[in-house]
Amino acid sequence: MLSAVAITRGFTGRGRAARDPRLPPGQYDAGRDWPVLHAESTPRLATDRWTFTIEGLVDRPTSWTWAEIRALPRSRYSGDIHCVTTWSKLAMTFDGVSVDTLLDAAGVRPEARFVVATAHTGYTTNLPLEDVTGGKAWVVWDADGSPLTTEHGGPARLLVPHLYFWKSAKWVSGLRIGAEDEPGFWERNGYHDRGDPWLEQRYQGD
Ligand SMILES: Nc1nc2c(c(=O)[nH]1)N[C@H]1C(S)=C(S)[C@@H](COP(=O)(O)O)O[C@H]1N2
Ligand SMILES: [Mo]
Repeated sequence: MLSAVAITRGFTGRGRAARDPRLPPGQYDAGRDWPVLHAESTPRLATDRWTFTIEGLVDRPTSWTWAEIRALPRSRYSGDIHCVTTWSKLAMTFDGVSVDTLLDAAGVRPEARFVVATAHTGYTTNLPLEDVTGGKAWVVWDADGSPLTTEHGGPARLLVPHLYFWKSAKWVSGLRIGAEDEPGFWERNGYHDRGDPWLEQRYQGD
């Protein structure tokens, strides 16, 4: 036992903190910083005209107003987020509604396999249906206890924290449910279709 401890210490290097096990390969801890990244200009979206719509392969295409979506059962994510540009932000809290709640209301058809998340700005990103079901994805409006700022996607953004953060569309406007995979904005520009940070799926072919 003693010698095992000595070997472990020697292996990680004298005086260097062990790497945080919450960090996927190639990522660093951004600490208190929360970088702002987006391709389009920041839109100003009034909540009295904001909508979120689920359409495509569903039994009941459904739209929610701001008041309606906020009246749904709340769901919280506590954990980490990972941007493909190598920053991660650890131990965040987001509040909103589970995508499961929204999909259940719309009634996903059995032949559905993929979703395209859309934004009020025109940004899109594609995801396998199974990556937004089973408690893995949210539409969120609070981050660390405060309303999501406009620059971080407010009034509401998608949150899919087990995948790289480009899947978490800011200013989200809805989900289009389909049978085929349709690459979104960054995916057409060379980013990976799925984007699992633990597998370092950064670019097409990774
Ligand atoms: N609408 C929209 N959403 C987007 C993007 C974008 O360009 N437009 N960029 C994605 C990328 S690459 C990242 S890393 C995160 C950044 O979110 P943040 O600015 O809140 O950190 O938003 C994602 N969602
Ligand atoms: Mo990103």
